[in-house]
Amino acid sequence: MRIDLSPEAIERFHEDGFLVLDRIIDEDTVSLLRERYDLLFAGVFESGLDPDEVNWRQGRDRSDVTRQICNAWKGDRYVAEVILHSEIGRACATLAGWPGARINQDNLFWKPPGGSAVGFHQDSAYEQWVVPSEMVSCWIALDDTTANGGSVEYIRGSHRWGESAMSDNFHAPLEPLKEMLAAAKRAGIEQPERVELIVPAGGGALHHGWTWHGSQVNSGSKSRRSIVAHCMSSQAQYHPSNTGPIYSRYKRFGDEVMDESFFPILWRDDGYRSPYLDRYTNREIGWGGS
Ligand SMILES: O=C(O)CCC(=O)C(=O)O
Repeated sequence: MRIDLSPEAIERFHEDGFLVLDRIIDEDTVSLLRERYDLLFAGVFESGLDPDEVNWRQGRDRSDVTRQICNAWKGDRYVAEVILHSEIGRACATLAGWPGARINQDNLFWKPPGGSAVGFHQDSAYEQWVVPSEMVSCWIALDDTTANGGSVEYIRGSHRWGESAMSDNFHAPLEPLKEMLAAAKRAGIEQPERVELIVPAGGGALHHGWTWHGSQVNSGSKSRRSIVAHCMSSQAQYHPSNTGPIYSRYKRFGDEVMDESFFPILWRDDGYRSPYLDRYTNREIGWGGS
């Protein structure tokens, strides 16, 4: 994987709040990840550890809804090899102006035909348990995305609208645009510009943590699968008093330091990378290896 960021591309990211990339991972990696999705959504976790959030399981949940798993990298080292890649860390840190990047969490999405919308939201609103609560994310398509196929949509320039609260309506909302439209109004924007991401499988986008985004129902005839790496600064720490309902379970009492076992550093400008990562992603060690 190689993510080249020209000065023009960096400028476009800061102007728009997102940057479209036609190629992030190669075709073989796309095929491999599709195979891993079949296993992961069937509840097979090769590392022996469950992901932090499994919001859909084959046989348990309706087949026509959008499926999501968070932190699949802990359950599957093939997913980890992509999500924890140093290039993703380098690109996110470069765009954010951080000295390095750690993973906050991954998100695996599988939206079948008819699959529900994802409510428009700002990612950083969900990160009030982190200081600084800034994120940059890398969204990668595992299927060619098509108009009306439920691809992610970005609202151009919306990272400058200010910070809103978490959306009440994330999973399967009836009005996915509602909170974004209210935020636009507050920011004095009459016509928010919606940009639907249309890229070949293996392409995607990098987006700013305060950029409004979400996706509509998949009205196409094919599934839309995607994988997202949400990164934060290598210097991120826990907020001293705000609690994240899921991820603060990894916080030690009286200590704001983030443990690299759970929030590894993917890339830092001095060459540092969490020491266990390469052996884990190369499947030389499993969870619990030293
Ligand atoms: O893919 C989608 O539909 C939503 C993606 C998303 O919320 C994200 O990447 O933060």
